[in-house]
Amino acid sequence: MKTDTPVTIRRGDYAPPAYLVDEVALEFRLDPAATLVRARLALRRNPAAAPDAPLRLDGEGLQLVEARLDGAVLPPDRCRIGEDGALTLLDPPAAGVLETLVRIAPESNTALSGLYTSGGNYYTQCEAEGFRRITFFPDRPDVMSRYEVTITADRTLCPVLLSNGNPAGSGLGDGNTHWARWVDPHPKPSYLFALVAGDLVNVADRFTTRSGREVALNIWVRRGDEDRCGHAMDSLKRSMAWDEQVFGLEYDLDVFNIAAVSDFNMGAMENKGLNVFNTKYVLASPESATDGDWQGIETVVAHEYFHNWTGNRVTCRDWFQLSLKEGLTVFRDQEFSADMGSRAVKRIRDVRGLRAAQFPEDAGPMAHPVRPDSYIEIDNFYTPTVYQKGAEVVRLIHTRIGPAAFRRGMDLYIARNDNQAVTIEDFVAAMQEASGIDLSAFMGWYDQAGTPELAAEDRYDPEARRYTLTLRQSTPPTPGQPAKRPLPIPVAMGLLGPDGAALPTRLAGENAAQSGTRTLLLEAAEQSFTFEDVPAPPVPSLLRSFSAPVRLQGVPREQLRFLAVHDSDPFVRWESGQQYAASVMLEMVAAAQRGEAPGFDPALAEAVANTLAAAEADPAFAAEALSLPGEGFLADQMAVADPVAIHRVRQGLRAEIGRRCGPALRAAYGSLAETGPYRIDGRSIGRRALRNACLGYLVAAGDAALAKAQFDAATNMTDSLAALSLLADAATPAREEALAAFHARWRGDALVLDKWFSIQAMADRPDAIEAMRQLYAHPDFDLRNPNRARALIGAFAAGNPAHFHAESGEGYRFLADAVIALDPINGSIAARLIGPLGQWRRQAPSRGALMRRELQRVLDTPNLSKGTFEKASKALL
Ligand code: 0A1
Ligand code: ZN
Repeated sequence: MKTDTPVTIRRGDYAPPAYLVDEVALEFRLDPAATLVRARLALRRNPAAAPDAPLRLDGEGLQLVEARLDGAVLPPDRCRIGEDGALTLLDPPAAGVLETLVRIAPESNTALSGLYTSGGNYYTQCEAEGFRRITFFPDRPDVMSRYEVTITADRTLCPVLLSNGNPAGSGLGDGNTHWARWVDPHPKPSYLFALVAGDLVNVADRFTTRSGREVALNIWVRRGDEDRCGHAMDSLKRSMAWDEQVFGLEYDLDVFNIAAVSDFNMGAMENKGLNVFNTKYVLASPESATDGDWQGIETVVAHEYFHNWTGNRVTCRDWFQLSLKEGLTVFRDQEFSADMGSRAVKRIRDVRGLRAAQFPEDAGPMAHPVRPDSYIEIDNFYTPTVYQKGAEVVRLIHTRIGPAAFRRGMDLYIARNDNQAVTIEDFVAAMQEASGIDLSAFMGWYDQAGTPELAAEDRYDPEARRYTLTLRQSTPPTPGQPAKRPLPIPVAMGLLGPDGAALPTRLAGENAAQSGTRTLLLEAAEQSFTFEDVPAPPVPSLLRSFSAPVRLQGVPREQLRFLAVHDSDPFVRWESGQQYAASVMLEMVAAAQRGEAPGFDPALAEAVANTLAAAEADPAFAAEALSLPGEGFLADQMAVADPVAIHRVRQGLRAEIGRRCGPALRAAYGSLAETGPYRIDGRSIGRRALRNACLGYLVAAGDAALAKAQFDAATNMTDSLAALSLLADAATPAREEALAAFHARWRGDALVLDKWFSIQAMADRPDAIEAMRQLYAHPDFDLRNPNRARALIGAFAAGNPAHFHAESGEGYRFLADAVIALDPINGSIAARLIGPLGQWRRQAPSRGALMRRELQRVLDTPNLSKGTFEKASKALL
């Protein structure tokens, strides 16, 4: 929607809906330019609402053909369509059947919200507020209805007609049409409605639930993609079994359909019984998908399936409660993936992701609590804070009450709230009752923005054999929240003796001996914990498994080195290595800024050598340990970021390590060479990751030929892409040759072509901006396709800091130009892409001014979407 004065929606203003809709009957007559939608709503006044509240149905861009109340045509003076597109019924009855007929044009829907076409087929996306672009309806999640959907379309163009629930009849219609009816027995909010129709083929399978329900499983794709659905189907069946085993949750319909579409705003959508997926999270073959893609498919398939209970059966009262379903469902998919592979490596990756995306958000202009207080455009709040930090908060509760109480809490949450639209309080209350532990202070994690900072100080008394650990917390201010209160922080920890062995951890006042990992609960701004019978001065190992989403600061370097080698917790081992490297690298950046040659810390080369020597035991972990902290992670720790200096230092360090550890890296690279067919088990993935990490160092040290050789010989996408991304930085003819060969081979595969764009968008080359402009003008570039737009524009702005932040300001200008061009096509994606410009406060004043100028230019654009308006205006505050 375009508007000049966007309205701010506030959480405190919640009021129950005036009318409820118990039953909905929808009839679609599909046509790309003029689809007819007839909706029959059985309405009644909500006893919980004010008795004189008006009957107002949301609508956006709908052409009303006719409206009837209980069969009688409504004259225009009784139903009015406002400026905002909503329909108000004057003098409404207490109950009745309202029938509307509207016309919409799916082929001109470029926002991909509501009903749209992609490649001649029809798809819907209704979360959060897309249903109002299909028909007039109280489009809010606390109105739950039972749906019956009848779809009529041309038999030849649309042989497949799908909607939510179970099939309930089909037949031939007039002309060359046919119809199909779907009935969903479970009441649901409008955002879970879905329709998919077109010329699609299915890959079919079955699942028998533990109570014996036979479920037909289908993945619907375009002809030719059938042979790339195996992994998604396998992931679905494993997810269904896992949710039964771990949470006792069974599927509740006779069919589960997944449809894949190449034009999609997000990853996927959990519509009841008919999930719609971005093709990126369905299609995979060894030649065309990387190991990361395979893992992404497993995660997203599981995530959407798990929503069936956490989101669909129990849904959100309003959009401020979004994390009720998203944080909980991300927590569930993280646990699922941890159970499918290596728990430690999964945790490391999740924390890496949290720090790369959520920590900066929490420190920037769009910082908001996991449960926001206000929004202009709800699409802007599908954020790392709501999803990833929300999952961390669920994990905090899990850690605090333990797995058994958490499971009882889930049972209670579902039993008590089934078929209802509820709030985060309802979730926390169930966990509290099931555990008998007061969780009221944990609500602070939902309502307070910003990343808490945690610091430790300790003292050892050898005579008394007593060790005192003092923990302190504080949270920096965020927009609208200047003062912060302390939060409950579970600190999983242990103590290590001088030889690295675990020391006892009995607290003063406790009788029973304690050893291994225990969890301290820091509740105040400062708290001391006294440990008795500690035989030697210990090294504390804090925040094991990353037990809370905080920044642990000030751990001395000697302790980091010690923990990186000796701690029993793999997360802390990895973390300590990363923090050590980060602290060295930040010193190098400071030296570079002073114009000095950054020195080299031989401990880093030693760590690489040690990691390689021990890699055989767990190659995936070794690969994580071998990767230097990312540029964003380093920038995040500087008072004023210097993206160009960071990049140069990191590249220089990679080259130096590559030279010093050359023989060991080369030996590892050789010994990890794959023999036999491509496999996607954890060990094989880990070996490829490790081998490509070695390749990265060797190429940084000058051996571009090795990358070219790997590229030419690669039989899987992981190895091919790892080599190509290294070559993309190299000013050699091999670069152009490899890029051209890759394009020639994959030009017909949209998902792989996205990778070709991304790799170049992230390349470090002197003419980077010119290269970006050429790629933007490339015949294969298409701004309308969200995957392609993200692959080029998003990858550049978020993944190429050294050139995005070029001193000239051309990187910023490129991004602003793209956002201005995209906004009228798809405001939701434009608003997402503008994000990096909002980080101007973190940059030096000269860069900050250039960034602000571009934000202002975007803001001055006429008819800006309200999402882009919200992002740009908040960034400039
Ligand atoms: N609920 C989905 C995410 C989603 C949100 C909005 C969308 O369209 C604007 C699409 C998907 C999930 O968590 O997977
Ligand atoms: Zn979700």
